Amino acid sequence: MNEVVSKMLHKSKETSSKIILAFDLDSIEDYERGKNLLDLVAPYLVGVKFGYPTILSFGLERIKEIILLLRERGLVSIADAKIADVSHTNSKIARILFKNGFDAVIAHGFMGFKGSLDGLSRTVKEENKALFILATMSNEGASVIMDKVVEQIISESLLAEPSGFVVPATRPAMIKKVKELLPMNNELVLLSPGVGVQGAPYGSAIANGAHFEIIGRSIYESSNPLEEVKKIILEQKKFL
Ligand code: BMP
Repeated sequence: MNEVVSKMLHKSKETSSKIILAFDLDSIEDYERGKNLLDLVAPYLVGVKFGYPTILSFGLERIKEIILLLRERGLVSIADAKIADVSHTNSKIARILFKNGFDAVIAHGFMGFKGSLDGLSRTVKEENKALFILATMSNEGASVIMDKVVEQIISESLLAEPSGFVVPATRPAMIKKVKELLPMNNELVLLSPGVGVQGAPYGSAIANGAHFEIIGRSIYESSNPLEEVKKIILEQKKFL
């Protein structure tokens, strides 16, 4: 099993948490507040997913420092760059992110394998990191396009030998469908956003077969983030 994934599973066992924090802060003024928040909730997380808002507003140097602190605490850091370009560009993006400490990257899968995911996959393997691929998305509009081609997205993406897929908590039927499309006895992990503010109840993605729930605003916009993560874990535990 991929080292990054085994670290996530190990952490989850240790803490009973299945939370990956979606860290999407869009101003450098949030830097200290963001660091304090991470410090507070880190014992209740499996990892942190850094979105474009944070990457672009904090800058890679500051993010690298945060990643090193998270690593000391056994947490993985995922770059949600939603990579979706041709191979050489994908590889360049991934190498920069890995150089700055990220353990994993998220890519789209709709570009197909040849000339896009193939190069990215090679880079991820060379660097001994992890790749997660979006099967379909949590927004309503994804049912118009991505849901309809999810078989093709999954079959092309599997050629890249990812560590797992991102699946929408907002459409449980799609989590189940993706699970059915995966090979028997696979070690792929499913990360699911759409929990909390986007409408899916805490723990519901786990109940529907995901391994981890990606949760952002419900935690970082909460007046009591610590209480919120504890509450989420209680809900998730019902499905362990
Ligand atoms: P929130 O819990 O605040 O809604 O955040 C969800 C996170 O997951 C955001 O970082 C968003 O960019 C991401 N995301 C999503 O919401 N739906 C998807 O299909 C894929 C995502 O990466």
